[in-house]
Amino acid sequence: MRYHVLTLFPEMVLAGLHTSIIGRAADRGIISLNAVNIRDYADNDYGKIDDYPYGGGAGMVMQAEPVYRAYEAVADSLEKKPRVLHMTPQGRVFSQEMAQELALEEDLIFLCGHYEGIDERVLEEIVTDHVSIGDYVLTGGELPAMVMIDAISRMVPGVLNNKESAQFDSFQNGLLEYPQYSRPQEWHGRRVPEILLSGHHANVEAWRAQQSYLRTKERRPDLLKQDNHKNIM
Ligand code: 6GU
Repeated sequence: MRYHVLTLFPEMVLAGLHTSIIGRAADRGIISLNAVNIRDYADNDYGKIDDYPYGGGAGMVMQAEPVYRAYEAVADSLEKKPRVLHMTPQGRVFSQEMAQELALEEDLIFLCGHYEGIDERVLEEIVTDHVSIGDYVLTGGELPAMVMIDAISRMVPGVLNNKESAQFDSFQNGLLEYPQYSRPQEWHGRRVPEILLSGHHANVEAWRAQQSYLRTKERRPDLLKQDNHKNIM
């Protein structure tokens, strides 16, 4: 998987993703991360890429041409036209199902806006998907791009090892994960559930399945509704 992030803050994206599991996957060449500074594609000598909105109103708008040039610099180097994901609270809300689907792509371009947004015309020209990470407003698309790259990368074969395997994750089967315990057997007067110490593998599995269900019912009852988990089962 090759990620290309069009952004005004390339160092933010690179710093955030070169640690832990995703950083290790990049070091091993399973994924790669190319952060492209839109400012490098300004059509003037001073790196200005925003201007006032036509019709008036607050804030500044990122201009079409620098965004388009940054996009072309990436897309022209690829054999196939990649999906271009525009990070916007106006997009479809990102999900585990979308992460699994996007993990099948060879290249993904993330377009991160700032200010009051990006000139609509370049969005019409290059964007294939408008994506949001939830119903709240952030100052820019970089954190959403980083969230999505983390979630997608976990679904790319070889990124997780056996122990970290995604197959038992919360959401992977439409339910939340069961609780986990480690040593000591008693902490602050709280004991590890006896069944986990029993060594009865089948009983442990049954208990965990029950805990997954109870926890989902308690914390995320919306996930138990037929319409909601049909897509992630
Ligand atoms: Cl993708 N961008 C911004 N700016 N805010 C958001 C978002 C994206 N998703 C939720 N809030």
